[in-house]
Amino acid sequence: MTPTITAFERSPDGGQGLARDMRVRWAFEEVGQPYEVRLLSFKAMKEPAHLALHPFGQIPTYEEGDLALFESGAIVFHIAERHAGLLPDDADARASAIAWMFAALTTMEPPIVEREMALILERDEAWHERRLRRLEESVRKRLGELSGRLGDADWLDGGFSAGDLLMVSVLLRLKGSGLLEEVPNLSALRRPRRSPPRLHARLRRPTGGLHRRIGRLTKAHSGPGEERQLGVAGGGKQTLRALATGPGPNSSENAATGRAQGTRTEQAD
Ligand code: GTB
Repeated sequence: MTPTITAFERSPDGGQGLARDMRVRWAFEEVGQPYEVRLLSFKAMKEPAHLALHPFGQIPTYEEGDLALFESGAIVFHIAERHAGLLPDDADARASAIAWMFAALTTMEPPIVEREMALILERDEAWHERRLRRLEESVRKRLGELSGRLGDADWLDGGFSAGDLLMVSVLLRLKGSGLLEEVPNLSALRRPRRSPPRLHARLRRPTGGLHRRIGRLTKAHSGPGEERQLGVAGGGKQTLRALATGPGPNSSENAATGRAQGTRTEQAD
């Protein structure tokens, strides 16, 4: 059965792919699992039908047969458990990759989100600038620590895993802040072209916003004649550092989708 996830009908980011459905879509794309997307208005997200799936009235959710999940991390973990390519088979390596999933969501993401929220909600406060500087220092501290651990490696712990996927999806939220660019090994890294992976071929198909978005994500910061690509299981992989450079400024996630209240379905594959 094809799983269905939910996403914003009209994302407040104007289509930069910053909402948390992006990490779930990316996980599906990595493992080659087709999926459908039900787009929700803000009103529909707070109605009983959606609250039955998500107690907090948020996106993303995941439905497959009798299974209904919420929390992007739990959904990515579920996808990683059901398919090869996102978690190592070796038990110890798997446990380490899962630790990085938690690190992304519980250690890196909170200060990044707190800074974002301060920018959105507290701009008019007299103390805004001082608080923003403090929050930026918290983010810088975590970026520095992450950078120290990554060193010259391509991925956080051996090969690409769901830990890297979640970490990149969190770091992308810093796009435009300038903070990521302060950390050389987390910012753009020019790499030789690798053989086009399966996903790259899928991205060519004009079947939905994700493809355009990931296309931009993977091509962002590429130099002339150089094209970055996102890998799938067994294919050539981007590195954590390269992926963290993020989507371009003109992407069009849900902005190009319908305007009606309620839900509509986006055929993602
Ligand atoms: N812990 C949950 C998870 O990981 O799934 C958090 C889910 C969550 O925060 N969902 C947000 C939501 O539904 C969307 S992702 N918000 C509506 C609500 O709470 O009523 C957060 C988000 C929203 C918008 C942008 N943006 O526009 O840039 C980025 C991220």
